[in-house]
Amino acid sequence: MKTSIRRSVFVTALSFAAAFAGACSSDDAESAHREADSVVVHEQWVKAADSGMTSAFAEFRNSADSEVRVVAASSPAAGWAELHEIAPGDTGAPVMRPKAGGFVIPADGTYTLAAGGDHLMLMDLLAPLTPGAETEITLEFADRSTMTFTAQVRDFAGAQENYQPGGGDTADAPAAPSTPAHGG
Ligand SMILES: [Cu+2]
Repeated sequence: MKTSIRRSVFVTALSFAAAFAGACSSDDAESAHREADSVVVHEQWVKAADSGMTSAFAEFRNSADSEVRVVAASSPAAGWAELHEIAPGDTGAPVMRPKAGGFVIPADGTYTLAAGGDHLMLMDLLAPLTPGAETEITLEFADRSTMTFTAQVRDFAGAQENYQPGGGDTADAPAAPSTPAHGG
């Protein structure tokens, strides 16, 4: 008697487990694991600017067990946005330019955008970005999934790198001054 009761409880537990497993794997896990869903944004902010272009910084944390890749960005505050890196220019002085391949966030790792390094470039600002204001930025991932976060505008004197458009992959890059870096 006791044995059979236990067995039926056990079987019931098993069927619950099976039901849960089925529910999880049917739609979400198999067909629609979006890169954007595994990424959380921290420490995001935008450098204040009246017009032209400005930089946005953040730390991206990827909880997935595979890398994800940010391939594009946009913001309602800007005409368009680019993913930039800082690299030695023709004269050897650092310039910023579109980062080939985008930002790859390693599996279970972080990717940091910071002044003097990789950043999001908001181009052709549509209105002044004043300190204390906020703006939204949307990231697009390699699988075309997107995520949007809100960044606060801050005063910041750094990140004045010279812009060297195009690595050949942005045909419509703006006409930027071709003067070499001034070093300050
Ligand atoms: Cu830039």
